[in-house]
Amino acid sequence: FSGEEIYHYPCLTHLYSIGDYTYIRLRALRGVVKKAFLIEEKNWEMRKKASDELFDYFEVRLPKKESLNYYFRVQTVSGTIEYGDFDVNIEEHEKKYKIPSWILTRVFYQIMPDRFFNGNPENDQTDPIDLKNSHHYGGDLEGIIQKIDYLTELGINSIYLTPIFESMTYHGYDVVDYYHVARKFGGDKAFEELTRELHKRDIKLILDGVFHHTSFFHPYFQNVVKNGENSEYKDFYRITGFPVVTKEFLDILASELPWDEKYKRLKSIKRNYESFYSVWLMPRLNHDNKKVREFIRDVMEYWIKKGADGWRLDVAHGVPPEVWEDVREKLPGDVYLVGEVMDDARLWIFNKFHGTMNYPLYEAILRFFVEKEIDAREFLNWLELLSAYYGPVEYVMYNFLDNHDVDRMLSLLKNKRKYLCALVFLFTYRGIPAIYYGDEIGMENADAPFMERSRAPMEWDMEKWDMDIFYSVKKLIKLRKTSKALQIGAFVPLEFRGGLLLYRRELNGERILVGINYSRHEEHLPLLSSFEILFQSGSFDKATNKLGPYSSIVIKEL
Ligand code: ARE
Ligand code: CA
Repeated sequence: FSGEEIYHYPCLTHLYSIGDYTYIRLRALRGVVKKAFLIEEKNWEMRKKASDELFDYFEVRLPKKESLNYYFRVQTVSGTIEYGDFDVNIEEHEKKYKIPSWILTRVFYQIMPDRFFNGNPENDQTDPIDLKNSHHYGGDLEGIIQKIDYLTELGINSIYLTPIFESMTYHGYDVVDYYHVARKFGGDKAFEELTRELHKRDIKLILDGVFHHTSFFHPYFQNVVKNGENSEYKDFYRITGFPVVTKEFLDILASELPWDEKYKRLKSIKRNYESFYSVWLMPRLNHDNKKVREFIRDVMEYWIKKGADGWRLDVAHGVPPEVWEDVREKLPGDVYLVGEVMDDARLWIFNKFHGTMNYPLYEAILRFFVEKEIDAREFLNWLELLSAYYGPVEYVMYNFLDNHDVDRMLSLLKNKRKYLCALVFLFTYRGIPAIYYGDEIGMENADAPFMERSRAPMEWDMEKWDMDIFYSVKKLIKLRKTSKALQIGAFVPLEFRGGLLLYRRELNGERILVGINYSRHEEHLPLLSSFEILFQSGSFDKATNKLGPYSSIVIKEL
């Protein structure tokens, strides 16, 4: 925080290009600037984009050129001033920032392998840790291969799989062997076949990397349990004393007690190591140890060579940022790295992850679409603030309405029309849209025992699908994949008030108008002379341009 009234520096958040436009931003102490212009050959009026507690952010969009020479003329509350003199070679400037070549045209589909489809009952594993909420259903990679035609029919072109490596739980976040795909999921052979089949169809695959902790049963940690201070792996973890677990702990573990009883007792015994929250099954790695960092890089590289196209990194915000910086720098291949960062991602992008799981956007979505705590105007400010913070990274963020850790959006909204509105927003906004298995057929939170919240097995009985949702999602996926304006175009807010979101995505000649009426009243949209309706949900009257309650429309302006 420089404390200056106005501030600009040609770094990536203040100056970047995407989709043939260059965006330039100016930050001002809140309330100081009345009007701002960028002077570059001519006067360009800047629009006020967003405000946070301290600042107002202004932005202007120029056609991209090789170099820019500019300064600002600013009308402040105490007079007009001229600010700066910047000379920027755009190509040089943007050399610093690289994204995976394939990412911008993608739509992700997230799968929890155990809960998708059981393609091979022979590899089914009974529950070694038979806890409440920890039930193996039997899904595997063979199941995904068998359903590959379904996925291509739906149109998705990227998949994110939650952990697939050897582990004891159905969710796999307790890895015991990072170099082998779990036998219960079909093993390494199924992985080879899966990547081959996906790549044949130009579907990318990213894996879940659990490098914040390992399983208690990972050989490295077991070595520490056994050998204590003499273990060569003692510095792999965050040990606070020896022995790491007491004799009582080991006795209970070895006992014949049922697993849920064991688990309950183990939970309350003092242990001498840090873990993921207080989960004894997940001892935390010591990332200050160079060898741990090498181990992480090695595993990541290994699976990239085996055909993975990227990684989603679990509890990424619980690992020092430098670890990811190192990974980003040294990892080979054209890979996409997504960090699981639960809040503001500024610390974690640019030279670390390409994108993060966009929880701040999710929070804005919750407040506007679910809780109705904020109106469209506040929602827009939130969107534009994130854009001001993230700059070009916004276009490669992993955006979602739900995932395996949160409730299904349809269950939160309890209303199909509302759900479709939220989906339209996801698919027409900046950032990479991701759906979670079952979203496309209207699956809801589970109420079956042993199936937590959003993790019920995929419903394969078509009788139970909501075909309206299915065809809508399919259409939105197609729209997204075929529209450059939706992928990399400018976001131009037109009207944001009450429950109305009206914006344009624009790239060169392509202009896509999106209207979402998230209210109980009809809304009148501005008249267009000629247009083509690309997508519609709820009701829209073409003759009068009236958009019904909880309805949406995506229009191509001709
Ligand atoms: C299970 C049960 C829980 C129970 C827990 C402890 O589901 O109900 O409380 O055990 O006994 C995996 C499994 C979970 C499992 C967990 C522990 O998927 O089912 O929980 O392991 O065994 C925080 C973290 C974030 C994390 C979420 C879940 O910051 O990194 O919690 N997400 C990743 C994965 C999870 C995974 C793990 C981490 C562990 O995506 O699936 O869990 O490897 C606020 C806070 C956040 C917090 C969030 C919780 O937003 O700011 O920091 O996230 O709430 O939703
Ligand atoms: Ca199986």
